Amino acid sequence: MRIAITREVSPSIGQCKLTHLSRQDIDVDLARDQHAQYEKMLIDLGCKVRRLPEEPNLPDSVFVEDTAIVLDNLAVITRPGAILRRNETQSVAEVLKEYRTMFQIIDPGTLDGGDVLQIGRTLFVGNSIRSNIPGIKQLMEIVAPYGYEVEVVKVEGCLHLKSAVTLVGEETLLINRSWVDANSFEAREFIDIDPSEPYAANALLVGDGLVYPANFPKTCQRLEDKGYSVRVTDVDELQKAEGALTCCSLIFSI
Ligand code: CIR
Repeated sequence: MRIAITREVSPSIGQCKLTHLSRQDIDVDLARDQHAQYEKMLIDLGCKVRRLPEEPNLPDSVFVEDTAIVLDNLAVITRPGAILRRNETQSVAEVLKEYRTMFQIIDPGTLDGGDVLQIGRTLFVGNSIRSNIPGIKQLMEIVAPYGYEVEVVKVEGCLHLKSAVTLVGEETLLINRSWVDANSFEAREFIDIDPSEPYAANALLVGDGLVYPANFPKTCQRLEDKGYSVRVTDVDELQKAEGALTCCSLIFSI
Protein backbone atom coordinates (compact mmCIF):
# COMPACT_ATOMS: atom_id res chain seq x y z
CA MET A 1 0.00 0.00 0.00
CA ARG A 2 1.14 3.57 -0.73
CA ILE A 3 0.80 6.53 1.59
CA ALA A 4 0.89 10.11 0.27
CA ILE A 5 1.46 12.84 2.81
CA THR A 6 0.11 16.19 1.68
CA ARG A 7 -0.77 19.46 3.39
CA GLU A 8 -3.61 21.88 2.77
CA VAL A 9 -2.56 25.07 0.95
CA SER A 10 -1.75 27.82 3.46
CA PRO A 11 -3.97 30.92 3.38
CA SER A 12 -0.67 32.87 3.35
CA ILE A 13 0.69 31.18 0.18
CA GLY A 14 0.71 34.64 -1.46
CA GLN A 15 3.76 35.43 0.73
CA CYS A 16 5.65 32.35 -0.49
CA LYS A 17 9.36 32.40 -1.12
CA LEU A 18 10.28 33.13 -4.74
CA THR A 19 13.71 32.78 -6.32
CA HIS A 20 13.37 32.70 -10.09
CA LEU A 21 9.79 33.91 -10.59
CA SER A 22 8.20 37.32 -10.14
CA ARG A 23 5.39 37.59 -7.64
CA GLN A 24 1.85 37.21 -9.00
CA ASP A 25 -1.41 37.19 -7.05
CA ILE A 26 -2.37 33.66 -5.99
CA ASP A 27 -6.05 32.78 -5.69
CA VAL A 28 -6.06 30.64 -2.53
CA ASP A 29 -9.42 29.03 -3.29
CA LEU A 30 -8.32 28.07 -6.78
CA ALA A 31 -4.97 26.77 -5.47
CA ARG A 32 -6.91 24.65 -2.96
CA ASP A 33 -9.22 23.30 -5.67
CA GLN A 34 -6.23 22.34 -7.81
CA HIS A 35 -4.52 20.77 -4.81
CA ALA A 36 -7.66 18.75 -4.04
CA GLN A 37 -7.74 17.52 -7.67
CA TYR A 38 -4.10 16.53 -7.31
CA GLU A 39 -4.93 14.55 -4.15
CA LYS A 40 -7.83 12.89 -5.96
CA MET A 41 -5.44 11.80 -8.68
CA LEU A 42 -3.15 10.29 -6.05
CA ILE A 43 -6.12 8.38 -4.63
CA ASP A 44 -7.01 7.16 -8.15
CA LEU A 45 -3.43 5.90 -8.41
CA GLY A 46 -3.88 3.82 -5.26
CA CYS A 47 -2.47 6.15 -2.58
CA LYS A 48 -3.98 6.66 0.83
CA VAL A 49 -3.72 10.44 1.27
CA ARG A 50 -2.84 11.75 4.73
CA ARG A 51 -3.46 15.46 4.52
CA LEU A 52 -1.88 17.61 7.25
CA PRO A 53 -3.88 20.61 8.41
CA GLU A 54 -3.11 24.05 6.97
CA GLU A 55 -0.31 26.11 8.52
CA PRO A 56 -1.50 29.72 8.36
CA ASN A 57 1.95 31.13 9.18
CA LEU A 58 3.99 28.90 6.86
CA PRO A 59 3.30 30.14 3.31
CA ASP A 60 5.22 27.36 1.52
CA SER A 61 4.07 24.48 3.70
CA VAL A 62 1.98 22.82 0.94
CA PHE A 63 5.32 21.80 -0.61
CA VAL A 64 5.87 18.90 1.80
CA GLU A 65 8.38 17.17 -0.46
CA ASP A 66 11.10 19.52 0.75
CA THR A 67 10.79 18.47 4.41
CA ALA A 68 11.84 14.81 4.19
CA ILE A 69 13.45 12.02 2.18
CA VAL A 70 11.54 8.77 2.62
CA LEU A 71 13.37 5.54 1.74
CA ASP A 72 12.57 1.85 2.25
CA ASN A 73 13.43 1.59 5.92
CA LEU A 74 14.20 5.11 7.01
CA ALA A 75 13.17 8.73 6.67
CA VAL A 76 15.49 11.73 6.83
CA ILE A 77 14.02 15.00 8.02
CA THR A 78 15.67 17.81 6.12
CA ARG A 79 16.93 21.19 7.23
CA PRO A 80 15.43 23.36 4.47
CA GLY A 81 17.78 25.83 2.82
CA ALA A 82 15.22 28.63 3.24
CA ILE A 83 15.24 29.70 6.92
CA LEU A 84 11.56 30.66 6.66
CA ARG A 85 10.71 27.02 5.88
CA ARG A 86 12.47 25.33 8.80
CA ASN A 87 9.34 25.10 10.96
CA GLU A 88 7.63 22.94 8.33
CA THR A 89 9.49 19.78 9.25
CA GLN A 90 8.24 18.91 12.74
CA SER A 91 4.64 18.09 11.80
CA VAL A 92 5.81 15.91 8.90
CA ALA A 93 8.23 14.07 11.20
CA GLU A 94 5.34 13.31 13.57
CA VAL A 95 3.55 11.39 10.81
CA LEU A 96 6.61 9.72 9.30
CA LYS A 97 7.76 8.27 12.61
CA GLU A 98 4.70 6.00 12.49
CA TYR A 99 6.26 4.29 9.47
CA ARG A 100 10.04 4.70 9.43
CA THR A 101 13.21 4.93 11.54
CA MET A 102 13.96 8.62 11.70
CA PHE A 103 17.12 10.63 11.01
CA GLN A 104 17.72 14.35 10.69
CA ILE A 105 19.95 16.78 8.81
CA ILE A 106 21.55 19.19 11.27
CA ASP A 107 23.37 22.54 11.23
CA PRO A 108 25.45 23.48 9.20
CA GLY A 109 23.84 21.15 6.67
CA THR A 110 20.93 22.27 4.51
CA LEU A 111 18.91 20.01 2.27
CA ASP A 112 15.57 20.29 0.45
CA GLY A 113 13.73 17.15 -0.61
CA GLY A 114 13.18 18.72 -4.03
CA ASP A 115 16.89 18.21 -4.64
CA VAL A 116 16.78 14.44 -4.14
CA LEU A 117 16.03 12.23 -7.13
CA GLN A 118 15.95 8.54 -6.27
CA ILE A 119 16.71 6.01 -9.00
CA GLY A 120 16.88 2.55 -7.50
CA ARG A 121 19.48 2.54 -4.72
CA THR A 122 21.09 5.78 -5.93
CA LEU A 123 20.12 9.17 -4.61
CA PHE A 124 21.11 11.94 -7.01
CA VAL A 125 21.26 15.11 -4.93
CA GLY A 126 21.31 18.60 -6.37
CA ASN A 127 23.93 20.92 -4.96
CA SER A 128 21.63 23.91 -5.37
CA ILE A 129 21.02 27.22 -3.65
CA ARG A 130 19.04 25.21 -1.05
CA SER A 131 21.13 22.06 -0.50
CA ASN A 132 24.75 22.49 0.57
CA ILE A 133 27.67 20.05 0.62
CA PRO A 134 27.57 19.53 4.43
CA GLY A 135 23.88 18.59 4.12
CA ILE A 136 24.56 16.22 1.24
CA LYS A 137 27.46 14.61 3.14
CA GLN A 138 25.24 14.06 6.17
CA LEU A 139 22.66 12.40 3.95
CA MET A 140 25.38 10.18 2.46
CA GLU A 141 26.48 9.01 5.93
CA ILE A 142 22.92 8.37 7.08
CA VAL A 143 21.88 6.28 4.06
CA ALA A 144 25.11 4.34 3.39
CA PRO A 145 24.44 1.66 6.05
CA TYR A 146 21.05 1.06 4.37
CA GLY A 147 22.68 0.36 1.00
CA TYR A 148 22.01 3.66 -0.76
CA GLU A 149 24.62 5.66 -2.67
CA VAL A 150 24.59 9.43 -3.03
CA GLU A 151 25.76 11.22 -6.18
CA VAL A 152 26.14 15.00 -6.09
CA VAL A 153 24.74 16.83 -9.11
CA LYS A 154 25.31 20.49 -9.93
CA VAL A 155 22.10 22.45 -10.60
CA GLU A 156 22.07 25.95 -12.04
CA GLY A 157 19.30 28.31 -13.15
CA CYS A 158 16.43 26.64 -11.28
CA LEU A 159 15.38 26.02 -7.70
CA HIS A 160 15.86 22.28 -7.21
CA LEU A 161 17.25 19.26 -9.03
CA LYS A 162 13.71 18.01 -9.63
CA SER A 163 12.81 21.30 -11.34
CA ALA A 164 15.36 20.20 -13.95
CA VAL A 165 14.94 16.44 -14.14
CA THR A 166 12.50 13.74 -12.98
CA LEU A 167 11.91 10.08 -13.59
CA VAL A 168 9.08 9.22 -16.01
CA GLY A 169 9.80 5.50 -16.40
CA GLU A 170 12.03 2.91 -14.77
CA GLU A 171 15.21 4.28 -16.42
CA THR A 172 13.89 7.27 -18.36
CA LEU A 173 14.44 10.87 -17.34
CA LEU A 174 12.53 13.96 -18.45
CA ILE A 175 15.15 16.69 -18.53
CA ASN A 176 15.87 20.36 -19.09
CA ARG A 177 19.55 20.22 -20.10
CA SER A 178 20.05 23.94 -19.65
CA TRP A 179 19.73 23.49 -15.86
CA VAL A 180 21.47 20.15 -15.31
CA ASP A 181 24.10 18.11 -17.15
CA ALA A 182 22.65 14.87 -18.55
CA ASN A 183 26.08 13.22 -18.15
CA SER A 184 25.43 13.17 -14.39
CA PHE A 185 22.99 10.30 -15.05
CA GLU A 186 25.07 7.84 -17.06
CA ALA A 187 23.48 5.37 -19.44
CA ARG A 188 19.90 6.40 -19.00
CA GLU A 189 17.30 7.25 -21.58
CA PHE A 190 16.31 10.92 -21.84
CA ILE A 191 13.29 12.83 -23.04
CA ASP A 192 14.02 16.52 -23.49
CA ILE A 193 11.46 19.11 -22.54
CA ASP A 194 10.25 21.42 -25.30
CA PRO A 195 12.57 24.47 -25.09
CA SER A 196 9.57 26.83 -24.99
CA GLU A 197 8.47 25.18 -21.69
CA PRO A 198 11.50 25.44 -19.36
CA TYR A 199 9.55 24.39 -16.25
CA ALA A 200 8.21 21.24 -17.88
CA ALA A 201 10.68 18.70 -16.43
CA ASN A 202 8.78 18.06 -13.21
CA ALA A 203 6.55 15.01 -13.65
CA LEU A 204 5.29 12.76 -10.86
CA LEU A 205 5.61 9.00 -11.28
CA VAL A 206 3.41 6.97 -8.91
CA GLY A 207 3.95 3.28 -9.59
CA ASP A 208 3.21 3.06 -13.33
CA GLY A 209 1.05 6.20 -13.35
CA LEU A 210 2.52 9.40 -14.72
CA VAL A 211 1.00 12.68 -13.53
CA TYR A 212 1.80 15.78 -15.53
CA PRO A 213 0.90 19.51 -15.42
CA ALA A 214 -1.75 20.67 -17.90
CA ASN A 215 0.12 23.77 -19.00
CA PHE A 216 3.05 22.16 -20.85
CA PRO A 217 1.27 20.71 -23.90
CA LYS A 218 4.32 20.48 -26.15
CA THR A 219 6.38 18.46 -23.69
CA CYS A 220 3.28 16.41 -22.86
CA GLN A 221 3.01 15.58 -26.56
CA ARG A 222 6.65 14.43 -26.54
CA LEU A 223 5.85 12.07 -23.66
CA GLU A 224 2.78 10.73 -25.46
CA ASP A 225 4.76 10.29 -28.69
CA LYS A 226 7.16 8.10 -26.72
CA GLY A 227 4.23 5.93 -25.66
CA TYR A 228 3.62 7.31 -22.16
CA SER A 229 0.07 7.52 -21.01
CA VAL A 230 -0.13 10.77 -19.07
CA ARG A 231 -2.69 11.89 -16.48
CA VAL A 232 -2.88 15.65 -16.77
CA THR A 233 -3.80 17.96 -13.91
CA ASP A 234 -3.99 21.74 -13.51
CA VAL A 235 -1.50 23.15 -11.00
CA ASP A 236 -0.84 26.57 -12.47
CA GLU A 237 -1.92 28.41 -9.30
CA LEU A 238 0.63 26.42 -7.26
CA GLN A 239 3.26 26.96 -9.96
CA LYS A 240 3.04 30.70 -9.21
CA ALA A 241 4.63 29.80 -5.84
CA GLU A 242 7.49 28.12 -7.73
CA GLY A 243 6.19 24.68 -6.80
CA ALA A 244 5.27 21.82 -9.04
CA LEU A 245 3.89 18.30 -8.92
CA THR A 246 6.47 16.33 -6.97
CA CYS A 247 6.69 19.03 -4.27
CA CYS A 248 3.12 18.60 -3.09
CA SER A 249 3.47 15.09 -1.68
CA LEU A 250 5.71 12.57 0.04
CA ILE A 251 4.81 9.15 -1.35
CA PHE A 252 6.06 5.86 0.06
CA SER A 253 5.05 2.23 0.43
CA ILE A 254 4.17 0.51 3.68
C1 CIR B 1 10.22 27.68 -2.13
O1 CIR B 1 10.83 28.61 -2.67
O2 CIR B 1 10.73 26.99 -1.26
C2 CIR B 1 8.79 27.45 -2.52
N1 CIR B 1 8.17 28.69 -2.93
C3 CIR B 1 8.68 26.44 -3.64
C4 CIR B 1 9.17 25.08 -3.24
C5 CIR B 1 8.97 24.07 -4.31
N2 CIR B 1 9.42 22.80 -3.91
C6 CIR B 1 9.91 21.88 -4.73
O3 CIR B 1 10.10 22.13 -5.92
N3 CIR B 1 10.28 20.72 -4.22
